[in-house]
Amino acid sequence: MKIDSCDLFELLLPMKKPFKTSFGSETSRRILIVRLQGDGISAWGECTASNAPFYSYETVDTCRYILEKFLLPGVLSKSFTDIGVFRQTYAEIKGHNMAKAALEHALWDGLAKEQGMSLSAFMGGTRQRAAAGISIGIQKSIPETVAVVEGFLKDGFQRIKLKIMPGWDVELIREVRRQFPQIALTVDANSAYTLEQAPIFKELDEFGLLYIEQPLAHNDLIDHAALQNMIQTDICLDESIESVEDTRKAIQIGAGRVINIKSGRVGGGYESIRIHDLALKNNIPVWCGGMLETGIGRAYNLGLASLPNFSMPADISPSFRFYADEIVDPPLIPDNRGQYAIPRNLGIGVDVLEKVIEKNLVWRAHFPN
Ligand code: OSB
Ligand code: MG
Repeated sequence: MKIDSCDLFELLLPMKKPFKTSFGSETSRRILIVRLQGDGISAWGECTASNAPFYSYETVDTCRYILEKFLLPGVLSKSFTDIGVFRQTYAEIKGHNMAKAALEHALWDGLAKEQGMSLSAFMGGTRQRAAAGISIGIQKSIPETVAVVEGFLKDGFQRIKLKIMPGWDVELIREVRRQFPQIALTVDANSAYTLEQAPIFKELDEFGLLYIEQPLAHNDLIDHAALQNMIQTDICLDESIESVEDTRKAIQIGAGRVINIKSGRVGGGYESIRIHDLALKNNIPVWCGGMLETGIGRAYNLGLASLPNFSMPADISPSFRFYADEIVDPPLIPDNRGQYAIPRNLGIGVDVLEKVIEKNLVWRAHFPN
């Protein structure tokens, strides 16, 4: 695909309900969308950065800056047939994985469309379906959490993940487990604890969790390995894995036994596949994480989640759960047993509704300008 032009769009989408984690509460989302055009193809990518640097250091504004100043100049008016070669144009740029991924995701869509393939097939996917799990933010009370869990179980979600933070953990999980003894249940701390709080995780061992996601610091592997040695429940790494190299080191020292792959966090699909492959070789199951994406990002995630080692339910609830406006057609919705059909149409497999982009637009920029 020849990249004749790139458009960046920033949308502001109010959230139907705030999404609260240990690091803060999101009530609306600034969404950065990338569109590449050339050879008659429109290719789309969604950036997973948030307004504030609370999940990682990246933000919507840093991503815009890095895209405009450092990534786009190297790729505009060039032709690419290979993602690895594309990545070489910015190989010297350290970090800024979410900015890189937003651009790379668009090229994945574009190259798959050029090849006449679905994103899933183009990425080497083998699954026809992806199991949907759901991530539930911190609620006002334990009874309210139980009611929310019950609702999502009725909808068919195959795994329930509850956000935890100090003071909102053992009691909560004890009660949810008491009410739902059989469900696949996990917790996600988003780095809110330190190793001194290991006794809390020893207590959680009692509840048969599928895994405990990112209990310790966002940039730590060493303490996670120490904690994993002290508890029975598997640790799942999210924030701490930004590359295949991090994955190799995490496996080597036993920092966790499950990996949440978020393509944005690791710089895109190419690195995601390398992590997936290394994890498979080492018998580490992976699953596809989410960053409150719109339908564009969710469609991309479904393509990725069709790879063979994505053997645990993904964080892919439908975007209507978060946002009133749907920006893709057809909307992606799981069936009542919590299964998504992997899109089979060209590229990400859904049409992007430009009218809905216009309606929620904050700014747009066109390159070359
Ligand atoms: O840690 O997985 C996380 C949302 C924003 C930032 C971090 C995380 C999350 C989620 C959302 O858990 C999952 C989803 O997109 O449905
Ligand atoms: Mg997480």
